[in-house]
Amino acid sequence: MNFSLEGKTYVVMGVANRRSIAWGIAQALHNAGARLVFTYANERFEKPVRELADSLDRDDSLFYECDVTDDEAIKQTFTSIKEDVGVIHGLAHCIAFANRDDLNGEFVDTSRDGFLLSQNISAYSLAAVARESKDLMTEGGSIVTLTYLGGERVVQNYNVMGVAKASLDATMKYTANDLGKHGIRVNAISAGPIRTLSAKGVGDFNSILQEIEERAPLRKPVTQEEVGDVAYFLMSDLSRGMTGEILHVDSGFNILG
Ligand code: NDP
Ligand code: N5H
Repeated sequence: MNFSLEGKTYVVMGVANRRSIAWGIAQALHNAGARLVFTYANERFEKPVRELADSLDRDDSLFYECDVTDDEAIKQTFTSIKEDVGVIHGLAHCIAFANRDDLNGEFVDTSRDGFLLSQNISAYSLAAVARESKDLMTEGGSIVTLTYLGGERVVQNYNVMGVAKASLDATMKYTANDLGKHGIRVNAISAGPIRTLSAKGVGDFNSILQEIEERAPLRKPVTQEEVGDVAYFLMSDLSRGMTGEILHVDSGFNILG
């Protein structure tokens, strides 16, 4: 079997900076020989994404603006990708958002708008990008999204994002069922806590990491590289018998009671 991703092209959505999990995934796919297509939410992030991609030793990466709240933008992005590269072999969806105010206090106080916003960006967007990208995966494909334990059980302060991740997990499974007949697999990685821009400003992030160091079976937090390597596995033929699955890359924390 060929583990190389040479000659294959993957869309990576959600690189904000070098700490992004999406960047860990991009590096793992690049190291396996893949060509990369990057999307970012708005032009503010174009420069940092281009600078990061420039640090890779190939110059055929492509860049598109794609705000996933905008159906036309998603359609346009994949139309452009089709024109520019033709076939793609997979997509990494590394996108989530909730209002900062909704990520502390009580979940029950979440406003209707805050609830719908987090569902829109963090869960519905997976279905939307899967729909618009599937026709580009004519040789089969693999879609990977990022979820968190807070969608399976209550994790303090995760609140509205926990409900959005539960929705994302179900969206992933229903999408896997629809796209399987086209040879497209859809899976999720449930990552342990990693200090990224999204995690910034989370008051007790240090104590969250400390609990991982003290209690997780592997006694250490996971890294972007560790998540990237599992994404590579999911993009490769090694995982060809898997779809609709949630793989925990969390030092084993989820098995604890
Ligand atoms: P980052 O802050 O690096 O990435 C979050 C990304 O979401 C940004 O690149 C941002 O794009 C993108 N985004 C937000 N709104 C939109 C939008 N409307 N359209 C397009 N893109 C949007 O954080 P992470 O790497 O931590 O997050 C990536 C994923 O990993 C998320 O789904 C997160 O929930 C998940 N995850 C993270 C964990 C962690 O501990 N860090 C643990 C488990 C899961 P832009 O920068 O262009 O605005
Ligand atoms: C239990 C926890 C800690 C508390 C909850 C954190 C939840 C974070 C997820 C969301 C996606 C963060 C978020 O939307 C932040 C925004 O309100 C403000 N930030 C931004 O706008 C920046 C500039 C951009 C780049 O961010 C986004 N998202 O667009 C969970 C942690 C232990 C694990 C964790 C951090 C999970 C996760 O899902 O990210």
